[in-house]
Amino acid sequence: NASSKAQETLSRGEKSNLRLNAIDPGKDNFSVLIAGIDDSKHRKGKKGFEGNRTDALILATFNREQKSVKMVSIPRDSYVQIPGRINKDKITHAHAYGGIDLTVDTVEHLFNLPVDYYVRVNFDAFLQIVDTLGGVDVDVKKKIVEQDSQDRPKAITIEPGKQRLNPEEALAYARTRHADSDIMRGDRQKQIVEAIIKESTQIKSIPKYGQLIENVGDNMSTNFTLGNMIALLKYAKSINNIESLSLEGSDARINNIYYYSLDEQSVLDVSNKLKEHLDYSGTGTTDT
Ligand code: C30
Repeated sequence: NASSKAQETLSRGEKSNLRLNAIDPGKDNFSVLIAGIDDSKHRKGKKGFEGNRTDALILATFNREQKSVKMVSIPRDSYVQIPGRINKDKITHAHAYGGIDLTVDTVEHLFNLPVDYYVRVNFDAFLQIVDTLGGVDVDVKKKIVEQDSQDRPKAITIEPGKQRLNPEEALAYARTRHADSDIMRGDRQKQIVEAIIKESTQIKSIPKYGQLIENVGDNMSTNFTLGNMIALLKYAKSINNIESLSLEGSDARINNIYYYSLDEQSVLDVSNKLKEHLDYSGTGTTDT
């Protein structure tokens, strides 16, 4: 049976506690949490996923019949309840405390909907994926001057306009935030995910794709099986609508720490839209 180094099940097992049965991405509607970790073999003091934060967190739902995807970016400073912690905290810290398991639990708790799958990548996997795709098409709104994957200042310059970004440019585009904000960065990350989904429909060679999954090795982890991932490639071709949702909120300072305070109604609205898109009526509970 084919498997890959990247494959890593969650400690909860095959299915979310909010599901009665395991979800087959080849047949059912499903949700995926995409987590980008600010880590690379080239960054000082970094080693593996352990203890690192999620600087990109995107929840996407896939509806098979509608051939559509909806996604929302969760700001990393969002002030949320992390299951098992006494005080509310930044959502980005869930990963530092309890890895991808606690991150998945936190997102399920926030939206009260099941996270069926996750894909976690660091800088290196991101670069390898975009490289295999031969770049990604993005409409850049304004000029960007940013550090590269090895944190060399101003190494990357991207002019505004529709263009194909190479791997280093795509990473800089997903990371940059000082010219605007983490919220705008979240919008850019959704653009990149959309571009990756669109670009993956162009992959003609399954062996090349299998090779990629093999090569990303421990720079990526996912609870999709290799079979799931190959099926997804075909699925991606059928998708004709990708909608981006936004979480509203406001800047907050609590005990002198900066947080992003999510608007409760907005969380509910996004949650309801995603549940509807999943055709999820609710079962099970996150309260364990
Ligand atoms: C149907 C199909 C085909 C598939 C279904 C599944 C799918 C769609 C899978 C998609 C898989 C992938 C690969 C999705 C891509 C996900 C994305 C968008 C990942 C983003 C990139 C990534 C790997 C990680 C996150 C990186 C981020 C956002 C930030 C880390 C700033 C400091 C203190 C300064 C520092 C400054 C900048 C750039 N840096 O970068 O530098 O640590 O950012 O904000 O923490 O740091 O602030 O002030 O020191 O220089 O401004 P950072 P920071």
